[in-house]
Amino acid sequence: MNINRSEELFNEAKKYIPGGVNSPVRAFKSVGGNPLFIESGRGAYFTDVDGNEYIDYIGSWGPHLFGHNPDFIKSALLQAIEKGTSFGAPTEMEIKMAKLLTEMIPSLEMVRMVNSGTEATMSAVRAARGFTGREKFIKFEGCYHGHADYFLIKAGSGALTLGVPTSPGVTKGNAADTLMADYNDIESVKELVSKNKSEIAALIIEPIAGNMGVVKAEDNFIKEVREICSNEGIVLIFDEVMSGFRVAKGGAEEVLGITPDLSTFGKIIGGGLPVGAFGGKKEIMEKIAPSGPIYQAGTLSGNPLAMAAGFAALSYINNNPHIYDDLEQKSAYLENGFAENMKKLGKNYSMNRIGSMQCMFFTEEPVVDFKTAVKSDTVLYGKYFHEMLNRGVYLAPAQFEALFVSTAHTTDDLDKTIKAHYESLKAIL
Ligand code: KE4
Repeated sequence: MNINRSEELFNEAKKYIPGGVNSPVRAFKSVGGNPLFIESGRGAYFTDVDGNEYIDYIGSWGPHLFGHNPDFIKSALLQAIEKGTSFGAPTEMEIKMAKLLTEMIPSLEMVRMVNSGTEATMSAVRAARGFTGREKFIKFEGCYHGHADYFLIKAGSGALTLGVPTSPGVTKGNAADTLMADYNDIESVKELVSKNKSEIAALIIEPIAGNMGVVKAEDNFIKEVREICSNEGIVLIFDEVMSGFRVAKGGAEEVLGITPDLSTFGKIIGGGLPVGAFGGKKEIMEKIAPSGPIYQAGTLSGNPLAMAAGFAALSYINNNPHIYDDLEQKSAYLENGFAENMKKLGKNYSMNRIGSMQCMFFTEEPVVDFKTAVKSDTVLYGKYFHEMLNRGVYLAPAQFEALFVSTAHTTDDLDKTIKAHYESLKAIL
């Protein structure tokens, strides 16, 4: 496979951009080799600058529920751009977007738009701190909530993959207020709560995690988390930046049947453009400036282009809820194909799947939290990644991520992927 142009561009990029990329996980650091530069995407495929075509299971790390550049989002953007790009003043489309979000997510009484998942999660934690007057918050090992200082404490995703669990530049002061619990371990939560009585503002969790690979909160665990937060006056924040509109129309809140106090969103709600959102209980959200004293702002928050793409994406979901049956069927088909392959090869790697996000871990032990996830053989994953890439299948360039199926993936694409999976495993084992 000729990737000369990608190599040239990567060498050029490294002169001007740290590591040649604008987000670390794109650099292929944990799988080895150099990143491919992508020229264009369409449906389930994208093409690199050397003309190689791939079935894409990253979908821009989650946003592309409908595959690349679906017509209904493209035309919404082309229409919006005729009127201008950004005004820095309120527009009607922002009301339509907020209204639709509150209609689609029962726990959302009010919502504020931002420009990334990180902005959404950091704003939600600030809202909880301002609302409760408390300073500490609980997060879970292996969960990634973006790169705000106080999250980069044994984070998952890029930080975990880069093997730097606590990032330089995070001050002791910041770290001091971050309490770390173990995912699916209610005792670790109870211990922190009793040791920090009445000092905890929030508990933030990926209710269906995708940043230590895919791991679901167990029913009893998340139910008890909800009870503890209610009893202790702790704001329960569901970080649904990845799971929102991915695992179900109502997100993880629908799948788990638990109502959070605040939720954060991103990825899919931007239709491929930079959008994040945080929202939830009105009594908390109305404390956000300018209706309340908790400051939060953004030059391009709610900008017309991102709202046009996001509103088109959410409207499509709202008008076509059957897509989740389609996604479930396709994702189960892929998972079963992988399982059949492993049976033939005498392997039993752990696979976790919720809806159209799934992960195959290079460990044969069940993966239920950070500790069991990191037992995966990341070197073997790197070899698998490149074998699949050479067979035209683009997976996450890191073990601790998710594989995303879109509505654009056809049975033929899935069959090709299952075949490539068998050949790749055979080649590395
Ligand atoms: P962004 O700031 O990257 O838009 O969102 C941060 C974030 C927050 N919460 C969850 C649950 C997330 O998954 C993310 C971002 N996800 C990673 C992929 N695992 C983004 C990929 C990247 O860092 O380039």
